[in-house]
Amino acid sequence: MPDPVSLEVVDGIAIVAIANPPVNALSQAVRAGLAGVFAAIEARDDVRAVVIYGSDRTFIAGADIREFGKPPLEPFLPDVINQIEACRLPVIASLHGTALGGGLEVAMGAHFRVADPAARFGLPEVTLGILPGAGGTQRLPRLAGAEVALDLITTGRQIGAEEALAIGLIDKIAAAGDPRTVGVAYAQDLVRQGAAPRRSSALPVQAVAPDVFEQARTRVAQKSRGQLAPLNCIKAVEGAMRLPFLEGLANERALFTELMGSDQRSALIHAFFAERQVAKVPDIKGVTARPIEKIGVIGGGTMGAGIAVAALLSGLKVTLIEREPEAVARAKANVTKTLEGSVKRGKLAQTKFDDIMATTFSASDDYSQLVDADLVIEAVFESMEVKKDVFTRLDAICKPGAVLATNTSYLDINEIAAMTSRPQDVIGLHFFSPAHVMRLLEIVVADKTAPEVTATGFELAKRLKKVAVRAGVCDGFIGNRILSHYRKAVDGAVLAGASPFDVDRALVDFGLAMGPFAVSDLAGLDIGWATRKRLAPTRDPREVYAAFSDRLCEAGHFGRKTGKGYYVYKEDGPCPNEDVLTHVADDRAAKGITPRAMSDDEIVDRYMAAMVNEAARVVEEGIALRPLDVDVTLLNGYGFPRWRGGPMQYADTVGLEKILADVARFAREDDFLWQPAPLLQRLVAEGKTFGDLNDA
Ligand code: 3H9
Repeated sequence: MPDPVSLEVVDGIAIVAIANPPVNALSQAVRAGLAGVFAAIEARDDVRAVVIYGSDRTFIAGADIREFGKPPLEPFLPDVINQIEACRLPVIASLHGTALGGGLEVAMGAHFRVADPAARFGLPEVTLGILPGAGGTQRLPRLAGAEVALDLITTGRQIGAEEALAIGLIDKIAAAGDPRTVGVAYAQDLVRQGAAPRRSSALPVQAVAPDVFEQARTRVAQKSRGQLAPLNCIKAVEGAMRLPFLEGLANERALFTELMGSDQRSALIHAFFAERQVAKVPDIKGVTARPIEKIGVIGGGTMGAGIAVAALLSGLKVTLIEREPEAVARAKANVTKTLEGSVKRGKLAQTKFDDIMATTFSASDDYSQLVDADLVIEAVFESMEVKKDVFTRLDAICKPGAVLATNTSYLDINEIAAMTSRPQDVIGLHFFSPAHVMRLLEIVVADKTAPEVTATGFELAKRLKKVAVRAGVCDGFIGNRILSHYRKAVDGAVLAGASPFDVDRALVDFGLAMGPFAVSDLAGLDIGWATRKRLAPTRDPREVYAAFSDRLCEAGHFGRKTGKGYYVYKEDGPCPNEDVLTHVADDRAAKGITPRAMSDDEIVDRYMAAMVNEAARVVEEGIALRPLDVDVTLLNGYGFPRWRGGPMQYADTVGLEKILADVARFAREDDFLWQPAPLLQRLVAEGKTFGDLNDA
């Protein structure tokens, strides 16, 4: 391995280059390299200023997070940054790409900062369950004030060069150019001006209103419920206000170390790597995707319109097909309204909107508009007959090589593909609603799907900025199949004695964005009802079928859209629908169940054991490639708390023996639902974890 940090002296300017691809992370070798070159610079008498820059596409993206969880290796980053800051010569950081986390901390340890106009800055440590632990919580309040520091450090939000200049984080935005030339030119200017080192740590900390920290705590309590890192971030910035720099640094270190040892840190870093790992799919390694510029979307309801918007926002040409002129007009209005919302929220420029409406978006009731489409996504009513009809028509019209995708949530894609003369071009692209917002895309590979069609699905996902997970064909694929199982478990908890409102509260306390009954109301109770009816003929007679939800549907209560479901939706917010308790009581009575008290812990244990047990089957059957694919699915499509890392990471954290023991415990009440997954049993017997399968 070549030395990742190099030193060159040109006309009195020491140029320190960091080359540690892909993102110049601060590995031990980089830290040691920086310490070495700064010691060498101090010993020279021919140097008048120092420039640090990152080679290739970026400055430094932060600490090397692959080293986390392993024994720490010297030199430690805070010491290296203190050494840089202590340099007797002016030190200039020349920033391009992203300066994140420890990278931005290095830049704040430098005395001057010059940036490319497109550079981005941030302290995203909180999103990894830690805090800026190399002086960031101490130097940023000194440079930009405590309020700005609290905002950036507790949210991890990234900012651009203009904002960075306005808050005092950087000194100058240079004309776009390579960071070495930009840095050297600025250093020469500073030398000419006789600039001396200007250390962030020596700056005074401006006083702030006393309630600033309380307000930050309230904000964090609302937005980051259950998370430790944001609270420690606040404590660290508070330390900067009341302690001298070195003591503030020690306080930051203690708070950082506490977080490094937490399960939340392991979970969040697992989520970070898992989201990158899902794109590594062995059967498409080295396979070239087909080019995609024009797509067709069949169906302009909520889902179809959302898919169209996602594609339009990423610059694709979209033709939306509906059945008749009125439906075309409605679909067009749906898309226009959503795009106008993006303009209002500042997410889309008016000129871009005008351009989309004039040139890249069209809607029609004529399938022949799709003759030149590179990819068509069907998002019509969830019925096999309707979908088969659509695919027969697409097969007749689309050009050879066009990818034909279905957005079905449950149906058998092999059966849909069989309707065409080209099953190799058929794939599932399962979006989540609203499709222009939700990050998850399940790419469902059918038996005959060609590898380049799968690769095209992943390329499309990248273009739409989605997290794509490869799934196999089964009822519900990865996410909905697991969902239908844990839904049965929570229905079982209600039959046993909990109320749906107890279940929702316990699971929201556990960290879910919404409880499962509130989610059903949001999705529409008619959706689950239709699925239950579809599966009724094949339902095993041993299944304990919870019927209370059917009673709501029969009365026309489908959740939010009808104003009533498990909750009643009033102007001042939802409140529990007391009728539900009667339906539940009737259902229990019909089944001869005497309700019993159930603790919140038991509710969570049931929910998690059901989720993990079914997920183990999904992995064993190859529906999900690895446990991490399940985690990414549940994190990005089902509101699972990121700081718990996903169900499989959670299971590894609490121990697979506990999950298996819970399955056995609940089987005493319902031994049909609670059958242990063979993979779970095997891993427990072998003393292994799901993580071991990810690494295999
Ligand atoms: C920190 O700094 C702590 C300090 O305060 C205190 C220390 C004492 N380390 O995302 P991409 C890999 S915490 C190791 O696909 P992009 C990534 O896994 C850190 N590896 O590219 C992937 O590998 P592979 C604070 C890293 O262009 C490859 O690089 N910093 C790291 O879409 C390309 O990544 C952060 O949290 C890393 N720090 O996005 C920043 N970062 O090819 C985290 C990336 O094998 N990083 N990799 O799959 C990011 O946000 C994005 O990666 C970035 C590039 C925006 C930089």
